[in-house]
Amino acid sequence: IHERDASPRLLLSEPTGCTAEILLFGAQVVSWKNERRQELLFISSKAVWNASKAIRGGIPICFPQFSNLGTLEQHGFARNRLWAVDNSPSPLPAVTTPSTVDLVLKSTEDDLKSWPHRFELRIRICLSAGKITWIPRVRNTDSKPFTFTFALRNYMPVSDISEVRVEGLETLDYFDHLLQGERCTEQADAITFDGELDRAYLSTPSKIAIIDHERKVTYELRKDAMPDAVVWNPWDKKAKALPDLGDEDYKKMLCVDSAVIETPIALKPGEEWKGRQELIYVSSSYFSGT
Ligand code: TA6
Repeated sequence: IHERDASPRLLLSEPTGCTAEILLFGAQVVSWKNERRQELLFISSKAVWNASKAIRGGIPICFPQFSNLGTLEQHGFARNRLWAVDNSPSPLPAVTTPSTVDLVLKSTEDDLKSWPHRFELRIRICLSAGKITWIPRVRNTDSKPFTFTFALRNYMPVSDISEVRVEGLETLDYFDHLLQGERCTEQADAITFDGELDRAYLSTPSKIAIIDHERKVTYELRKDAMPDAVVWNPWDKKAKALPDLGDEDYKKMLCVDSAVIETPIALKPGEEWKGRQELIYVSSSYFSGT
């Protein structure tokens, strides 16, 4: 474990030279670099690194509630808790490679006051060449059922938000946060950005592409057991209202999250939900033909 700016973090590496850094606070991936040491995640220019709240950027984990879909703090409390390295990730086999780590968050008596359900939330994070994978698992360790919503909030870097396309969500229904959650249907053949956008797309395909023409990179988001996808850019007004986001940062970021929103996961005592997300960086060679 590597101590820096009061946030103990874990370092992952893999043979081709890609690396990742994960804070024990929130089990939040705050850096993912390719073999050319290019940072593949967005971190706000005004991020606050004092383990007081989730860093604005990287991949915060939203559990047991996404956004304000419930009575808890925004996006739930998991991203604002200190996690631990999980030495008993059963039934997954324990791993000790430099490219994989298991982290765990268990409900505390304090948590039970705001969310009266005993749980164990585990995350396996695996790094490989050009890809980083999350395997979240939630187990109900209580004596009564509970439901939860969940998201991996992916802050992706873009060269210029007005040059970005998101493909894979056409024709889908979505809840529009800017229209008080009204259910709408996507008409365009790709999502492009010319203002604030805050939508939860429903029952999405397992593969979504984030295409940034100017930097000629593409990220692919692949996910299982998380049927929804949130797309968010605060644009200028909201960016100014967020103290830990630079006023111009909205031009350089886009959130495309794996999420469980429309149909919360319901677990009976002893049951476990397991999800999967892969973020794949497809380098500029992808555009060699165009
Ligand atoms: O995208 C959903 C959302 O609730 C937005 O409305 C915005 O509030 C965003 O998440 C930011 O949440 P955070 O708590 O990370 O500032």
